Amino acid sequence: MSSNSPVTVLGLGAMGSALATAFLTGGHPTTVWNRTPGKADPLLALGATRADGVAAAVTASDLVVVCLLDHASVHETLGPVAAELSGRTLVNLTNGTPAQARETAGWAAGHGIAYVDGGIMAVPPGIGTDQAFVLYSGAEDAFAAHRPALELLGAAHFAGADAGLAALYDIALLSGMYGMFAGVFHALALVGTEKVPAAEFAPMLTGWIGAMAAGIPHMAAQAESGDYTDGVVSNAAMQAAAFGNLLRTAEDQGVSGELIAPLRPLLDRLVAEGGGAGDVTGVVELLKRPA
Ligand code: FVH
Repeated sequence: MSSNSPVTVLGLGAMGSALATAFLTGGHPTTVWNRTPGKADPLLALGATRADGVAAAVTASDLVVVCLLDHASVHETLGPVAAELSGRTLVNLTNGTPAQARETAGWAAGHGIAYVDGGIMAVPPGIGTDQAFVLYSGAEDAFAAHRPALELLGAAHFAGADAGLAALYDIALLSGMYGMFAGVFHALALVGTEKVPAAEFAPMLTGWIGAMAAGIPHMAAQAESGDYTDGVVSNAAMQAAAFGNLLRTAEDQGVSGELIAPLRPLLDRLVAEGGGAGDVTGVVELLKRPA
């Protein structure tokens, strides 16, 4: 595909508008469609073409990028235009589960549509910057053909031919983010009970989380090998004992412990099952076989 190959973007919410802007800025003739047509107006000023309907939008380009609210809205929008999509490449950047991605891939295969599922790891203002990356999986040839255009959105990572893989990586990364948010929310609530100055606390929390995140590659290696005894510096038994102080302090300060409390029984179970001398990363094994 040449650098000026046409692209269609379906869905002009905050993210779809950012995607269309990146294609336009990169020189691609860009056709746009949105359920609420007025959202296309700022993109028309950048040179986009507004399609009157989904069918007209889809037939304008070989590469069709869809970024809607959810799986249901994707099927609602694309179901009626399956015939028009046949022979084209559909890149679905709507957030969804691996099972939903595989289901859509099956639907696409049944209509002769080359299907690539994707997960965007950026917020809308980050699209097209060095911070953005996008995960893809599914039809590899179609992905490779359109890779130059897709690289305009952020660094493109192809996870594999299984359409569900991009969503699996995406959801795993988001799970890590929300786990981190949970800890941050709890920490901010805790220090807020004593009016600790945010300007003093925020840099400490940022530095601390960054320092702990540096251990992720070691944790990942342990999770892959299933051996949690290598290079242990802070054993699980010690951490399980200390964790009670987190919950006691929350109670003493009048803060709900509901975001951090779920880790307590897992730490206790890890120790009870003989993992006390190993790393707390052993919790990974417990999560893989729910009690
Ligand atoms: N924004 C973000 O930070 C994240 C970053 C990572 C990826 N997510 C996912 O991207 C999808 C779109 O998110 P968004 O930020 O663009 O969301 P909204 O601004 O709320 O726009 C939603 C668009 O979906 C359209 N839509 C909703 N329901 C339907 C439907 N039944 N039929 C057709 N279109 C529908 C909506 O249209 P309208 O309300 O303007 O008419 C918007 O175009 C999402 O999966 C994120 O999880 C974003």
